[in-house]
Amino acid sequence: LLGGGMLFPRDSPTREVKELNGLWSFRADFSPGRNAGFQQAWFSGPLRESGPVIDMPVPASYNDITQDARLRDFVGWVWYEKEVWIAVRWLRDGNTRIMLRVGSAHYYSVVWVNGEKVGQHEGGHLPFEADIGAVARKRNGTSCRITIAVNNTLDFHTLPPGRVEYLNHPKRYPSGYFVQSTHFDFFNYAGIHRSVLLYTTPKVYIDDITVVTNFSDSVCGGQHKQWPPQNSEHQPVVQVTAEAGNSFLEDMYSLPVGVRTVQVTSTQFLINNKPFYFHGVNKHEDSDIRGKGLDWPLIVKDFNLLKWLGANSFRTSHYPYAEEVLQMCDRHGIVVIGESPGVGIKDVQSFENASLAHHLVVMEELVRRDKNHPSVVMWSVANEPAAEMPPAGPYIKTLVAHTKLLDWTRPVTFITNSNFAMDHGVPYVDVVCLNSYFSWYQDQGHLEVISLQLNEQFEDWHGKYQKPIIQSEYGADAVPGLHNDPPLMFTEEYQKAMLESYHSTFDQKRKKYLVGELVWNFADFMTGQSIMRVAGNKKGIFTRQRQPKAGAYVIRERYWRIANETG
Ligand code: BDP
Repeated sequence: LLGGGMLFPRDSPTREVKELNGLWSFRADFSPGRNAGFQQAWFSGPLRESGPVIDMPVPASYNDITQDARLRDFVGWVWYEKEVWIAVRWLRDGNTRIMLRVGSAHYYSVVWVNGEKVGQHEGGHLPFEADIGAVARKRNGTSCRITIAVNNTLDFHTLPPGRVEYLNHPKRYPSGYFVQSTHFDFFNYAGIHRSVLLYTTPKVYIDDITVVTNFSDSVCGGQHKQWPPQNSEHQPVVQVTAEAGNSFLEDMYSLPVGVRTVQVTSTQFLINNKPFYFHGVNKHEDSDIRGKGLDWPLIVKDFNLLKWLGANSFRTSHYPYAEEVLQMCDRHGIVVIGESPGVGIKDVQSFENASLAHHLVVMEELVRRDKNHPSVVMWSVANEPAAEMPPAGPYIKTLVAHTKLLDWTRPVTFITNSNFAMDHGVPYVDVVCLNSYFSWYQDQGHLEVISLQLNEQFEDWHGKYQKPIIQSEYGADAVPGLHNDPPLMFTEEYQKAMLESYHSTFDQKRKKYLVGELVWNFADFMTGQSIMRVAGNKKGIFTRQRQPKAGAYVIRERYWRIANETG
């Protein structure tokens, strides 16, 4: 069903990896139709000969790199180019496959090598690759010009969906004026967001590996071989080799693994047969300057903050995160709910077959990439789709069933914020995941309603479905440094008080069927511009620069207490 592997590129005695990160030449296509690059074939010669180019770092979103407002809010094709050398030993050895891999580029990409098209890919958060051996060998001994065109336009059938609207009113709007609108609450950062690599495999190679684990206590000798590892340096590794008849080593791939099981009952989420309580966060891939670009200092800082908080889990809201992040989770024992980019599915057109077909492909790409991570314990197929619309029922049913076919070892869910009487999707999930913002989007400023309304929410949903529940989002904006006592909305005091009010109800339900709480959000993050957002969403318990607000200390005290209680 998965049709070919997407193993993370790793060195081995039979494989080499070469990173192509750093500065690339870059040009945004500002032409009115945004298609000058294709009409003038910018891929056919050096990009600088097509017109002015600038330096652009890879990986990074391009939006916040320059002082040009047009580039910050750009919608359309941008062009990246890099000239690279390919080792002659790779080119001369007929037994070597030369692969070009892009970790992610948002949203639609076309790739050329020396002007020849080698591939294209739809989707901004998952890797794609192309075998470039034949093209590279045509110009044996000379450098290779890699061109990647990336288009961030979102329409009803992309994932996430969006909509482009042209506004023709010569007295009010300049000619060609259009807006890209979306129904999701984060900035549509674009560009090459993760590493670009060349890697080799032999011609006979290990294409894919699927690891499914189970244990019996006697075999495992108690718990010490189970995931999570007691020490991040002690993650077991499976070494897979492909050998020819004469035991000649054809290929070798080392895959870090973890032995663990996951099960769900009507009231519990079990990891290794023990009840697991998610005390964690929702995150974004988001930071100053880099946007959504992969950045090791940021990744390691975030893990240190997760440990500081005592968090044991997070959800990859609202799209698949970099593989490097999941590898950190595997090593450090952080449990993950792996979410697809199915966010903002609100318009009826986005439930049509063309959307569903693409969403199914995205689930295949996601499971194919992440199936071997022990940290990933559940798939989320979508966040807050318009689940009260009738077409949401068959749409979610098909998505969940398909994901279970791809991976029978993990529960599947989607995140809902719809009214429990109207929701068409929750009948198909294993765990009910609820987002609610009592005293924020409704009953603004009235913290006293939280305990009643939250209690009603839990009793309604569990009463109806008899499934375990995760509070998958709750939170309040807090502008760092803004204070008022008694608490007023947008102050640190209000965020703190709101979190505390939720927590007292969580504690009552925790002993029953509540299996997790994930605060919205780990850190402040950038959004589109609107009167609802003050230079981004401020619901972080950390600032965008990863400094704690008052709410972070509330969460820290609570999570360490729960961690100590649950061992
Ligand atoms: C939820 C969304 C999340 C938003 C959050 C908010 O799932 O993406 O950022 O609300 O409004 O509805 O802060």
